[in-house]
Amino acid sequence: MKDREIRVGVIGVGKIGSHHIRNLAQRISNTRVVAVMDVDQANADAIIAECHGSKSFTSADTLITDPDVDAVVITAPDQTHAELTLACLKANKPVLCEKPLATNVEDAERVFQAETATGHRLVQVGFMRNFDPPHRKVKHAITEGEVGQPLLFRGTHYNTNFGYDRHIDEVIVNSAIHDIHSARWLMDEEISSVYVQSVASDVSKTNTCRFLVIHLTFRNGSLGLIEVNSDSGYGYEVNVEITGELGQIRTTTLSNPIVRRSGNRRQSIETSWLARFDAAYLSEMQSWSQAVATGGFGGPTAWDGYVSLVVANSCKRSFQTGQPETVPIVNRPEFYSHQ
Ligand code: ISE
Repeated sequence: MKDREIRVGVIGVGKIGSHHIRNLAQRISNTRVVAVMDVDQANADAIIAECHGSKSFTSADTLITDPDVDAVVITAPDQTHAELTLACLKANKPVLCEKPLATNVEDAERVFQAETATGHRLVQVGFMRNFDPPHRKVKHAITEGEVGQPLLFRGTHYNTNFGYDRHIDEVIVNSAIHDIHSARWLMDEEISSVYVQSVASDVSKTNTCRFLVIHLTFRNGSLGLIEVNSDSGYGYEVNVEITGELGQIRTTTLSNPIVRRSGNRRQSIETSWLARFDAAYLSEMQSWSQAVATGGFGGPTAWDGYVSLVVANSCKRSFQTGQPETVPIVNRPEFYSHQ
C-alpha cells in the first residue's frame, strides 16, 4: 500500500533547515515540502525553487495554520522553538522540532503539558542520534546485555570552529544537550547530579566555553562523562562508549577509507555534523513522516526534550557555583510511558 502523502511546512532555512528540506523533497517518497518560512525571505525563495509547488511564507503562524500544511518541521533559532511548537499543538499538527525543545525548563514544561492536554502525541524532538546507525548498534548491544550492567557512559562531542567565542549557556543548551540525551537514552536511567568543569575560549571572557566536561551520576549509581569541544582543530567527531560489568562497547564512526601512502596511514574525518549524521537525519525524517502518515509516534518525545533541559539547567548552575549540583527529580507522566 502506498503511504499517505504528507504535506510539510518548514520554518527556518539555515543549515539544518535546508538539509531537512532536501531530504523531505528529494529522498523521502511520501513527503512534499509545500511551505517554507524564513525571516529572510530570500532564503526561503532560494530553496523553494528546489521543491516543486512549494509556497514561501513570511509568517510562521500563517504557515502553521495553513490548511494545506499537514505537519511542521521547526528549524528556526533555538529561542523560537517552544513558542512555535506550542502554536503547532494549538493547530493540532504533528511537529518535528529541532533540539533543544526550548532554551529553558519552564518553556519546555509548557510544551509537554500542552501536548499532554491534547491527549495524543504530536511532538518529536530532533535528537537524531537515536537514528544514527552506530549509536543504534551500541543501544542494541546494551539492550541485549552484551556488556552487562552499564557502569560508565562516555560521550565525546568534538565540533569544528563556530567562528565566535561561544557562551557557556549555548555550549550546554545547543551542543551538550545532545550528549545529555544520549546518556539518558543509552544508560536507560535518569541523571541525578552533574558537575561541570570548563576551559574558557579566552581567559578574559569568563562566560565563554571552549572545552566543557560534565561529570554525571545516574540515579542507580552509575557514572558518566561528557566532553564537548567547541573547536577540535581537526574536524567533527562524535562518539559514545559504554563500560559495563562484562565489557565495553564504543562507536566507530569514521566513514572514509584508510589510505596508506609514502610512509603514512591516513583517514580523513568529516568536517560538519551534516556529513557525519547524514544517515541519521534521513532515517529520523523517514521515521517521522511514517509516524505522521500512520498516526503512530516514535522517537524522542517532548518529555525527553524537557528532561534534557532540566539536566542542562543543573549544568548551568554547576558552572556558576563550581560545585556538583543535584538534578531535580521529575517523574515521567503516564502519557509518556510508552516510548
Ligand atoms: C548543532 O546545533 C547540532 O545540533 C550539532 O549536532 C552539534 O554537534 C553542534 O554542537 C550544535 O551546535
